[in-house]
Amino acid sequence: TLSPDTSGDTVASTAGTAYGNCWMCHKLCGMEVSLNGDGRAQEIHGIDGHPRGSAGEGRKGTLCSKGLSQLEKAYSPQRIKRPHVRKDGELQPVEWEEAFQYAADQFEQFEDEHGMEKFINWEGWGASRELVNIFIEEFLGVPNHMPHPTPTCFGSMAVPGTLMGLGWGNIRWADYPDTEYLLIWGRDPLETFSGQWEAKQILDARDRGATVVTIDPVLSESAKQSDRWLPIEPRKDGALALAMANVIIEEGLHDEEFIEEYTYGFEAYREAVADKTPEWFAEEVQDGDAISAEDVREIAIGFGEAAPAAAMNSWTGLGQSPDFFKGAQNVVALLGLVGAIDRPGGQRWLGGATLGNAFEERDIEVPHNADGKSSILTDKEAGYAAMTGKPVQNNVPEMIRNGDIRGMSLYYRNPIPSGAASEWLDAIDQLDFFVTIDAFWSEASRNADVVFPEATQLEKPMVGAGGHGAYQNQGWITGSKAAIEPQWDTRSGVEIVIGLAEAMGYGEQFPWDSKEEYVNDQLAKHDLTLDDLEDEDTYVLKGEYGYEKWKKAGFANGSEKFWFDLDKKAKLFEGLSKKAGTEIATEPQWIEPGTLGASLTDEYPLEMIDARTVFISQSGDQALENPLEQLAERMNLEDEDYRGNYVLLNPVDADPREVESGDMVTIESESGETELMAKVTERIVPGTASVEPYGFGEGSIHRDEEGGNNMKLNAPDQYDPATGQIDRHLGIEVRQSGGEA
Ligand SMILES: Nc1nc2c(c(=O)[nH]1)N[C@H]1C(S)=C(S)[C@@H](COP(=O)(O)OP(=O)(O)OC[C@H]3O[C@@H](n4cnc5c(=O)[nH]c(N)nc54)[C@H](O)[C@@H]3O)O[C@H]1N2
Ligand SMILES: Nc1nc2c(c(=O)[nH]1)N[C@H]1C(S)=C(S)[C@@H](COP(=O)(O)OP(=O)(O)OC[C@H]3O[C@@H](n4cnc5c(=O)[nH]c(N)nc54)[C@H](O)[C@@H]3O)O[C@H]1N2
Ligand code: SF4
Ligand SMILES: [Mo]
Repeated sequence: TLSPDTSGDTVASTAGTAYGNCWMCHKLCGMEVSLNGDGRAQEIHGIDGHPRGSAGEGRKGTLCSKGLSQLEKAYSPQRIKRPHVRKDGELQPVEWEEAFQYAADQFEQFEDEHGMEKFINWEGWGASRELVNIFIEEFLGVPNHMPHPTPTCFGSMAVPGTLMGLGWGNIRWADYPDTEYLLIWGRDPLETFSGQWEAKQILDARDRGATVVTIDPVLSESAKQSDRWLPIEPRKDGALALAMANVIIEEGLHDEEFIEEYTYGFEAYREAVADKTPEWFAEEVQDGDAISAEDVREIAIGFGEAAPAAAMNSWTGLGQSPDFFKGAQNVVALLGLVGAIDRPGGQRWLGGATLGNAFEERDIEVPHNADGKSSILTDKEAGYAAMTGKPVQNNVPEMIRNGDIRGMSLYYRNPIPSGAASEWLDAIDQLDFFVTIDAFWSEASRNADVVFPEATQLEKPMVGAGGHGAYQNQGWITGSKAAIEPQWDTRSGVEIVIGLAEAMGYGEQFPWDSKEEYVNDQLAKHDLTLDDLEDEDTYVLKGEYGYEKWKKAGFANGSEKFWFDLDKKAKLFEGLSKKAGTEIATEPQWIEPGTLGASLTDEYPLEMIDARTVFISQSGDQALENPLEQLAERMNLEDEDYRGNYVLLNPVDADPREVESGDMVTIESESGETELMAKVTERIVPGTASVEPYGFGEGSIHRDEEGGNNMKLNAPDQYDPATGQIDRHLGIEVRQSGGEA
C-alpha cells in the first residue's frame, strides 16, 4: 500500500536503477537500488570505490547484512504507519496536519505552564538530527540537550582520551593501509565496523602481513580473524597496558624525541610503571592464567617495534565502566609512549569535509532562544550532572519524578534499553508532554503524546560528509535522492520539522518544500546538488589533509603537549578519590575492578558485559525477521522457538549451575533481573557472562519484547561519576528459569 503522495521529494523513476545511502548503522554506504516497474525496490547493491562501502578506489562496494535489511525495513508492517496523537488518554491515528497542530498547541501550552527549562531534547541517530535540534533548541528555546552518544556510548574512554590530547573518538581509527601492528582492544570491528570499508581494510592489513592482535574476554569475530587472541578478564586492561609500557621502556622502544618535544608528565608515567612487570600482570592481576608474562612481553615488543606504524582499535569495550576512566588512560598513554599519533600507519586523526548550513545559505537568522537559560542537565548546583559537567542519562527518570523535567522529545532514540531500565519503565508515563519521531512501537513510543512516523533511508534523500572512510587522507561527500516513495503515511525528518515549524508560526524561517531542497542548500557550498550525485558520481572526494596535524594545531586537549599525567585536572581526581575511598592518581595507575565501578560479590560473582552483532544495528533493524533469524542461526539455536538475545557462559560457569545451551535463564544483579536464552561456549573467559546483543526485552521495539533487557540489572547510580557513562560491567548471578522458551 503506497501512501498518498505526502512528500515533496522527487523519485527519479519507478523502474530501472535508483541510488541511495544506507543508514541502518548511520554510515552511509552508497547503494544502487533496482526498482520494478511499480516503484518498488527489488534489490540493493554496493557502489564500487565508495568511501564508506568499499575499501577504496577501484574496490568493490558491498552492503552488510544490516544494510540488506533495508528492503525488509522499508516495507515492514511492524513500522509505525501514520501520525498519532493522544486523545482522551489514547493514542489515535490522525492526519499530518492535525498532528502538527496538536504538537504546536502542546508546545505552546507547555511553555506557558512550565517554561522550556523543563523540557529535554534527546539527540539520536536520525539523519536530520541537526535540524531537529536547531528547531527545538534554538527556535523553541529548550536549554536541555541530551547529546548522542557521550553519556551512553563510550564516555569512560572518550573523556580521558580527550583530556590527554588524543581526541574524542580517534581511539577507533587506525591508519589501516599503512599499519604494521594493530591492537583490537575492547572493540569488535568485524561486527561493528563503521561502514564496509573498515572491515575490508582490517582484513587487507592482516592479509598483507600486518600483525593483528585482539584483546577481548570473548573470542569475538575480530579475534577469530586475528593473528592472536589475548583472552583478558574484563576490566583488567588498564593493568595490561601498564605492563606493556614497562616492557617498552625497559627495551628502549619508546619514542624519546616525541616524548621530549610533544608530551607532558613522562616522569610520573615512567615511575608508575616501573614495578608493573609482565609477571605482575600475569600472576597478581589475573585470576586465571590465560595470558602469560611472555604473551605480554611479545605484544609489547611487537607494538613498540612497529611504532609509529602501530595502532589501536578500541571503543565501547573500554568505555562502558567507571573503572575504565583510569584503565583507558593507561591504554591511551601507550600511543604517546611510542609516538604513534597521526603518523603513517599509526592512530589516525581524521580531517574531512563538512556540509554547508542551509539557514546561512538563505540568509535566515536563527534566533538562539535557549541562550542565557541554564540547563538542568549540566547545572552543577542542580546535582544531576557528572563531575566533568556532562549530562547523566541515568538521572533523567529522577528529574521526571521530581518534576524538574516535565516534557521530552526523542528522535531515533529510546533510553529504556540503555540503562536504569526499571526506573525508565516507571517514569516514562509521568511526563506532561512527550513527542517522538520514530519508526517502531515500543514502551517509549507507546507512551508519547505525539508520534511522528519517519520514512526510512530508501524513502528520502540522504546526504553526508566526513573523514573516516576508505580514503585515508581525504574527506568525502555522498548523497542520493529518494529511491522510493515514503511507505505508509510516513515522512522524512526534515519534512516533519518543517511541518511542525509552520504550525508554530515559523514558516518563513523554514522555507524548504522538501528534504531535497534543504539538502541542496547544504550542498551549495561545494557547488553540488543531489542531481550531481548520481550514477557513477554518487560521491565526491575532497582535499588531502595529511599527518602530524598536532604540529600545527596542538593536541585535542587544547595544549601543545600530549598529557600522560592529568594533574592539570587535579580537582576532578580529588573528587574521584573521595568517591572511591582511595587515591585515584592523576598519572597512569592501576585501579582494581570495583574501585569506581560495580564489585563482584559471593552473591553476584559473575561479571556481566554486553556486545553487538553484525546482524543488528541496535533498534534500527531489531524488529525485523531476517536479522533475528540470522542471529539465531549464528548461535546454532535456530530450532528453538525463541528470537531474543542470548547470554554467553563458559562451561566452567554453566555446568555447576546446570545450564545448557538453549535453556532459558534468569540473570540477576543486586538491582534487578531479566530472562533470556543461554549459549554455553568456550568462546568466553570463565567468570564472565556476555549478553549478545543488548537492547532486547522489556521496553524494546522487539515484538512481544522477547529476550532480556539486561539494563534492568543496572541501578540508577551505576554510572561513571566523572563522565556520566552508564556502567555495563555488573556483578550478576545466573540461574535456570525452569520453563522452556
Ligand atoms: N545495554 C547496553 N545499552 C546500550 C549500549 C550497550 O552497549 N549496552 N550501547 C549504547 C550506545 S553505544 C548507543 S550509541 C545507544 C544507542 O541507543 P539509541 O540512541 O536509543 O539508538 P537505537 O537503539 O538505534 O534507536 C532507538 C530508537 O530508534 C527507532 N528507530 C529505528 N529506526 C528508525 C528510523 O528509521 N527513524 C526513526 N526516526 N527512528 C527509528 C527505534 O524504534 C528506537 O525507538 O545505546 C546505548 N545502550
Ligand atoms: N552491527 C552493529 N554495528 C554497530 C552497532 C550495532 O548496534 N550493530 N552500533 C554502533 C555503535 S553506536 C557503537 S558505539 C559501536 C560499538 O562498537 P564496539 O565497541 O565494537 O561494540 P561491542 O560489540 O559492544 O564490542 C565491544 C567489545 O568489547 C568487549 N569487551 C567487553 N568488556 C571488555 C573488557 O573489559 N575488556 C576488553 N578488552 N574488552 C571488553 C566485548 O566482548 C566486545 O567484543 O558499534 C557501532 N556499530
Ligand atoms: S555498514 Fe552495513 S548497515 Fe552500515 S551503512 Fe554500511 S551497509 Fe549500511
Ligand atoms: Mo554508540
